[in-house]
Amino acid sequence: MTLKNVITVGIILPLFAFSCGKTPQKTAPVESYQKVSPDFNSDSAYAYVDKQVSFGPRVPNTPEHVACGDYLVSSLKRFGAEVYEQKMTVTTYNGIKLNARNIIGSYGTDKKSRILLFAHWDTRPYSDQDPDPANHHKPLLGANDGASGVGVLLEVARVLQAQSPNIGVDIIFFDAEDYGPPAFDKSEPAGDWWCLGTQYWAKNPHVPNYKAKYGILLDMVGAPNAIFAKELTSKAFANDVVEKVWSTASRLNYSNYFVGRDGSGVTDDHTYVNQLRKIPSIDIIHFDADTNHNFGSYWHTQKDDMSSISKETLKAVGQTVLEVIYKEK
Ligand code: AHN
Ligand code: ZN
Repeated sequence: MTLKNVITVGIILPLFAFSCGKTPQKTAPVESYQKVSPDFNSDSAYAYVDKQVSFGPRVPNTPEHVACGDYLVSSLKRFGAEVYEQKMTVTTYNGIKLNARNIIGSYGTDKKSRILLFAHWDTRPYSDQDPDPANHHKPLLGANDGASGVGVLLEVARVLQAQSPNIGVDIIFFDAEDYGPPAFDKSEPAGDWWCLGTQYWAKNPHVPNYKAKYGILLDMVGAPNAIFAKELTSKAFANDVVEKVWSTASRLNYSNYFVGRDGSGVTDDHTYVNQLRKIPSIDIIHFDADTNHNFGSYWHTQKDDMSSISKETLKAVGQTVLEVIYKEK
């Protein structure tokens, strides 16, 4: 560098540093990314979660379950979806027959290329992980475990009505996910007792030979500061979808939620969509390394109420899902 250059830089740099009235940034600015999706409104998603919770526990064979199901059907209709109701009877691990209902809302039904978005809407009849054994036989509110995924997808539905993406979208609220054998049942009944509504649909899809390019399950997507690690069943069946969703989240600056690490492997609704329906599907599910079950500490306890819901987390998940949808050609 010549003396003149040194002097020039020496004069110009401080000018630059102070010209904007702020201290100079230490880190290089992040490459800016222009999102293509409409805004996801987390106030609205939160209200849809709260509304579901206001019915009380949504355990199959109860009036609260029927009332919430009716609300979900009318909401999808209000948001312009073509709605199918799949009513079925499923049998639980302890031989109870449940009147179950999968609720399906479709957008762009003329489009061949489709994405499947899903969440379970029923809530668990047992709080079998509650620290107080007196609560083990009580149903739970399922603000996060149930209502959060559905609430995000209702807001996605509202956005889909306002602006059509290039691709067709099917939203399914699956029933009878959470009636699996409770921890206090030491007989541990063998069999596939979780995700009964999804298993039924995967064998009897609402449209013959239903296919989608890929599927995204939202399960427990509302907790404050939730961590979404890369769930192992998702990686095994649909690693490219995991990478698509996680890299989209990163571009939107949500890597504090969608972390790079692997989670554990979970049997969840996506398991059967992968295995039986052969649609590559992932699970966005809360991962907590500090609990023995790796879900949040509210999981399957009486604490799974609105205090386990954060608008910021709903926004991170909802905006990421919208961006994935609207980026599709
Ligand atoms: C099991 O506990 C086997 N799977 C977790 C699926 C689940 C339950 N998601 C919410 N509640
Ligand atoms: Zn559950």
